[in-house]
Order: sequence, then structure tokens, then C-alpha cells
Amino acid sequence: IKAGAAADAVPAIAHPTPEDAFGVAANIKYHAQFSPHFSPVKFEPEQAFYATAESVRDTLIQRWNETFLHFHKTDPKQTYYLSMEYLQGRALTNAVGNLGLTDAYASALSKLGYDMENIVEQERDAALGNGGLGRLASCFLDSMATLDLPAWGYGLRYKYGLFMQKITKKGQEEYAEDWLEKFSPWEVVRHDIVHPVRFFGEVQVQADGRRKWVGGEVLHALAYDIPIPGYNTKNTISLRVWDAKATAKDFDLYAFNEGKHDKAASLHSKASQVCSVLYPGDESEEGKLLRLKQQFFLCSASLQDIIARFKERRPKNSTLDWKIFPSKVAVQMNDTHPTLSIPELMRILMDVEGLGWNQAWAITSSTLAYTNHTVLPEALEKWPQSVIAKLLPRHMEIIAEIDKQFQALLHAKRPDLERKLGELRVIDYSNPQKVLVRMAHMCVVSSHSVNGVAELHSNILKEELFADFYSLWPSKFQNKTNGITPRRWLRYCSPELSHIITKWLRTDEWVVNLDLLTGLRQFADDKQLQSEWAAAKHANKVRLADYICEVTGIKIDPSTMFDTQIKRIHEYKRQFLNILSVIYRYITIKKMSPEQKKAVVPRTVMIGGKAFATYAQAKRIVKLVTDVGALVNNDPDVGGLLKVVFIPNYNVTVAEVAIPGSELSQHISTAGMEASGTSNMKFALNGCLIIGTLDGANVEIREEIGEENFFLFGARADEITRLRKEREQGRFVPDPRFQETKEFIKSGILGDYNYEPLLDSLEGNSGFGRGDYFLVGHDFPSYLEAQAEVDKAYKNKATWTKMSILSTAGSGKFSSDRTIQQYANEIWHIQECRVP
Ligand code: B1N
Repeated sequence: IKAGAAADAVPAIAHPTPEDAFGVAANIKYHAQFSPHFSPVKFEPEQAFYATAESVRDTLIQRWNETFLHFHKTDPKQTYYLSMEYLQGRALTNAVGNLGLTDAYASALSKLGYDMENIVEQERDAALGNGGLGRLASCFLDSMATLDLPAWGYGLRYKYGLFMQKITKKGQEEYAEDWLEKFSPWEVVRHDIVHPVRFFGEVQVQADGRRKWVGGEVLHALAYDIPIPGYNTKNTISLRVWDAKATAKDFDLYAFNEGKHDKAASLHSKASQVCSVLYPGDESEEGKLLRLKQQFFLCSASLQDIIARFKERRPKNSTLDWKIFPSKVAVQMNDTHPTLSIPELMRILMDVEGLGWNQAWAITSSTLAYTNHTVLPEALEKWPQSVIAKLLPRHMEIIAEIDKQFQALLHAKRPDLERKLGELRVIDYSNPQKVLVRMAHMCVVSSHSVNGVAELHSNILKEELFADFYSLWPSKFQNKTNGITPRRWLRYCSPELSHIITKWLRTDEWVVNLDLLTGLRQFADDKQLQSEWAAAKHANKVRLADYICEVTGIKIDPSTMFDTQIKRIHEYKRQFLNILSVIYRYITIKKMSPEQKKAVVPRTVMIGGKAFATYAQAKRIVKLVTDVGALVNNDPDVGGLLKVVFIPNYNVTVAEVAIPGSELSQHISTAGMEASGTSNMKFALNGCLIIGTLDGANVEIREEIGEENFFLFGARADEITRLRKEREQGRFVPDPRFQETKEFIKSGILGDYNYEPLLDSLEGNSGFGRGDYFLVGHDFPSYLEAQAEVDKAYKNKATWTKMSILSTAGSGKFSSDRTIQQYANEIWHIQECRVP
């Protein structure tokens, strides 16, 4: 690069390029010596990991730069994915795999005396998310890069991501985990990219009538770029995460010298709070000012950055034409968490750039699109007007205007809906003491596109949650069924199965064209494939069994059926239903004669997941699972017929072992409550059969892999309202097996923990006043029947293996490449932009 010149060439590389094992080994050694994090004489696994990662990072940065320059020169329309959560997990295996350097790195490491697997294990998970919504965002980034799309992610750089879960005698305990303790080798701090973000203050009216937001606190958003490599392409995009900083100017040296140390650095301490913790949101309600600050911080920094880039890419000396903004920029809001993008973009366009309301509105609404991820009322964000007005006074004015214009629109276009105005409007005045802003309504009113994440969920949005909005703007509503990246969730987490698939399909193209998996169908009956398949699954089971033993000390037998339910612990996900049926299974085995026992299919039931720290009912479920395990696993009567294990600290890395190693997985939410689910797709892709309800994406998975390969049970979504009413009116007659199971828990045999509140939730008059809201009692008998079908199918190894092959073969639709291509075509209207 010439001094002072804009970067239009990629800088030459100063040290060895990793192309072959020798180059890689030299590059790793270079980093071990010259990267200033460790003593150069130390080369233990941890240092080897960092040196390896930094060597990979060299290649990533080079490609990242090329991609950025290419986008810059080509100036295509670009998408920005705004999300408060990303669940990235580990990056090393994925990065070397996507770069096509797996063999080179593996043999380089072995030259240096290490094996790759061991080095990979040194990395900590980046867990900047709670669950499915955050992991979806990470899968989307992988697909955007792989599809060569001009697209980026924006997020926050939390210091403490998702908590670490420990299981003790008391149940779940939470510990903060500092994933940056040693530093992350993947992020590149961008001291050149800093944007001011204001909080509080007031609105001034200027001489020309324009409004200006002034005063308050101004923090600085500092960018960190995490390169995201595509598979088999040079394209490497960015996940740009913001950290909050205060500057030297904000430091009051006089106060400090007077000994007022806290006061001197008060803005610095406020800044460090903004990105300190990930909200343990996952569908629970929190009303914290800090959360709103975080949301605004993400929106404001990202929009300023997007606008700066838009300006940079315009021809020099030309006047800015804001009308073309929506043809250059698409912003996708991942749920309502980035809703403040709406008033923030309006504010910038009007107050800073001088546009009028109508023009700003046209630009804003054609730029922004909204994805809804839940219909659970407690997860639909509503912020007190008073809180927004205090933190963001100008934004509250704009929100009030959006609300007003929406009223006028209804009045003009749909007088028939005016009687429902109170329910529909953006600001909820129904309780004058607590006026609330409905974030989802603001998104629907302001975005050009609203989508759900599975067919069933999108239909519920159209027919129930947003029915009136749908009647007003039918063409806004879309469905984009979720997907998962086949790279992480098959190619890298199960190399054994991947090799078999490649061998039988005679190509590895399936890694980028997952529909090719249907080619396995023709071999599903082939004895040779079945035996290879079963062997690979068995190897994965052994790996899982070893892991379980390592973290829990419990020995499980890989010849038993591995039955897994891993996801956040929530009443609607019904881990409770699962464990109740396990208890019933135990009771049944206890009553059996030795002869009868011979017919039992031995099972290992594994349940894992984190409960939100203050969600008492969810924590009781965790405790129940471990108590049942303690009883069952030590009962000689049961022998090897049943084991129950709680998998601690479920995260992306644990999933990468647990999913390939499972044979049956449970997706058993009350119908209509799980928007999509994505682990269901990961299990199906890994040849693991599903027992599940007709909920979320289960419906489509069952369609794709065939109903004969899916163990279905339970009420359908359209029956739920009626069934709940039946319960309320006392017309529900419980199954005797259900009663017996509850009695068993009540008997106290599980120890002295108080399970009464949990059992109460199953009764007509639970603490919520909504007896068995999740219809565990209703679905219990059909669940047991489906479980009996599972056992029957498992007895015939050939049938089971065939079903397993067909499950993988039918999973092509659930590639996030398909999902992202649909977003690109139908919402963002962007085209591929491949680095030559
Ligand atoms: O989003 C996933 C879906 O597959 C799941 O079904 C859905 O439950 C999940 C508030 C959420 N919905 N809503 C959230 C997360 C954090 C938060 O603070 C809500 N997560 C989902 C991907 O579409």
C-alpha cells in the first residue's frame, strides 16, 4: 500500500503462506515465536492452539481483505444481519475445513508433535447467544459466505456470554464464563472504526425547525471483526461485533487527583457495563434498562457504520442520492431485539441528513425487514414508554409519530379495523399507568417484509398473532423455514458418516448442495451401505459415551439405544413429559419378570440444557432428571435396561458430539409453541430418528423424510385452545399411567426435594391458574404409544438403519444455504458477488 493512498491492492504477505504441511508448520512456528502472548520457549497444547489459530487467521484476514475490496469495488446491494445473539461455538475445525486446509493442518501439527483433535479441544466456545435464535444467526453467516453473498453480521461483543452450568446435589448452578480471558485469536480489533452512541439527553428545536438530540452520555462503539470463511470459496465475510468504550476526554483527571477515583472514571465504568453480559433472555421477560441500552447500542453503531459505507461507496464529488439507499442496503432484524433500528434510521435521515418524514419513512421501510421467532406472549417485547422516553427522547417522539400515522392509515384504509385500534397500535395505552411500546407491532408496521421461521409458525403469524396486520398488508408476510449449516452439522461433526455419504454419492458436492442427499434413498436397502452406516453411527455413539463418562463419571453402554433431548429447559419444550415417561418405564420394568425383561429394548436417556437462572420450574425439571438418574442408574433390578443421564453445560461443542452419537431425539413441544426448532434438523441430518409433535419445523421434516420414518404423537396446534378449555372446565380424564407416575414422584422415593410446585403445574389449578397449560397430561398416553413404536422399530436393526439412512437422505431441505438463498431472492434482493 502506498502511503496515504486508499487501499486498492491487497498487501503482500510478510511470512509463510499455509498451502502445504511444510508451509503451515513454518507458519505455526512463526506465531509460536513472534505472537506476543506467550513465552516463545513454551509450546504446550494451549500455545499450540493459539499459534495454529493465528496461522489460520493470517489466511482469513487476507481473504477477508480481498472480499471487502471486491465488495467495495463492485458495490452490490449488501445485506446486514442485525442480531443480539450469535452462538458461534469453536472456530478452528470449521475454519480449516472451509479453507480446504484440514489435511495440511493435521499433518503440520503432527510434524510438530500434536494431533489436531487435541489442539481443537483447547478452544473455548464463543457463546454469545442463548439458544436456537443465536445459533441460527451463526449458521446464516456460514451460508452467506459460502453462497458468495454480499452480506455481513452485526452483533455485540459481550464479555460474559452464556453462563456455564454446573450440576450439583442442589441442581443447576450458574457461573460466569469469560471467553476472552486469554483473548480470542479470531477477532481483529478495528481502532479505525469507531462510532459515537448517545444515551439520555434532550431534544432541541433548531432555527430551521429541525430537531436535534443533544446532551446525555456519549459512549463510543469500537468494532471487532470476526472473519467468517465460506466453504470452497475465497469469500470471507465479517461478523462485526461492537464493544463500548469511553475516551481519554471522558476521564476527569482533576477528580482523580482529588482522590475521587470512581467519579473520575464514571463514564468508563458505564461503558464497560454495556457489553458486559449477554441477557439470559431466551423467551423470558426482563425489564432492564441495560438491555434496552444494549439494543440501541447495536442498532445505532451498526446503522452509522452502514451509512458510512454507503457514503464511501458513492462516486467522489457526486451529491448523495438517498433514494438509492434501499437498492444498496438491506437490513434484517433478528426478532424484535434490534427494533430500535427503525426510529434510529428515521432520526439519522431526518435530523442529521435533513430528509422529510415521508422520504425517510419510504427509505426506512424499504430497507428494513423483520423475522419473528416466537409467539409466546412472555417473549414479545414491550418496553415502557417512560423508559424509552428517558433513554432515547428523540426516538420516543418518532415512535409516537409512527403510531399516529398508523392510526391515520387505519382510519383512511380500514375503518372496519378501527374498533381494534387499541390492540393493534404501536403504543399500548390500555393501562394509563403503564404505557407500553409494542416492539413487534412497530416492526410489522415499519418493515417491508415480515417472516416466520417454519410453515406452521408463519401461518400462525398470519392467522393469529398478526392476523389483522396480515389482512391489511398480505404481501408483506412470508415464510422462511429455518436451516442449519451442513458444514458444521454433518461434514465436520461426523467425518465418519460424511465419508460414507461421499463414497455412495460419488461426490462431495452434497456439502454445498444438500438436496443431493436424496441420492442415498436408492441405497437405503443395500446391506453394504447399512453395515457401513451402522458402524459409523456406532463409532459416534462410542465417542459420545466416552464424553459422558468424562464429564459425569457415568458409564453408558453404546449397544443400548441412545435417546437424547438437548435444548434450553422450558416448560413448553416439555422435558418434563420426557422424564415422566422415563419414570413410567422404570415402574414398568420394576414390575417385570426376568422373562419379560428379556423383551425390553435397553435405552440410555440423555437430557441436557440450561435453565434460565430465575426460572424456578425449569430448574426443578433439571433436578428431577438428576434425581431420577440417581435412582434408576443404581437399581440392580433394572440392570442395563435403562440409564438416565443429565448432560451438563450443553453448548455448541457438546452438541457436536451428542447429535452424531444419538439414535433417537425428542422434539416434543406443545403444538404451536416451538416456532421452528433447529436441533431437530441437525439430528435428522445425522440419521437420528425423531419422536415429536406436529410443531414448528417437525411438520416439514416429517414431510421430507416420510411419515413412516417419524414417530408422531400428541395434539395438533389447532386443537390446543379447545383442549385447554376442556381442562379448565374439568372435563379432562387423566390416563391411569399418568396418575401412577405422578404418585411415584409424590411418594418421596426420589429424595426430599420438594417437587410439589412442579406436580401442581399438571393439575387443574396450578400456580399459574392455567392448569397443565402445556397439556402434558393430554399428550402422555399417545407419547407412550409412540415410544412403544420406537422400541418395536429398534428391535429390527436393518429397519432402524434404513430409517436412519432415509432420515439423512430427506434432510436436504434443511440446509441454511436453502434458507439464505430464499432470503436473498425474496426479501433482500441481492445477488452473489464472488471474489475471483
Ligand atoms: O428461535 C429459533 C427457533 O428455532 C425456536 O423455535 C425459537 O424458540 C427460537 C428472546 C428468543 N424464539 N425467540 C427466541 C431468544 C432470546 C430472547 O431474548 C426470545 N428464541 C427463539 C430460531 O428461529
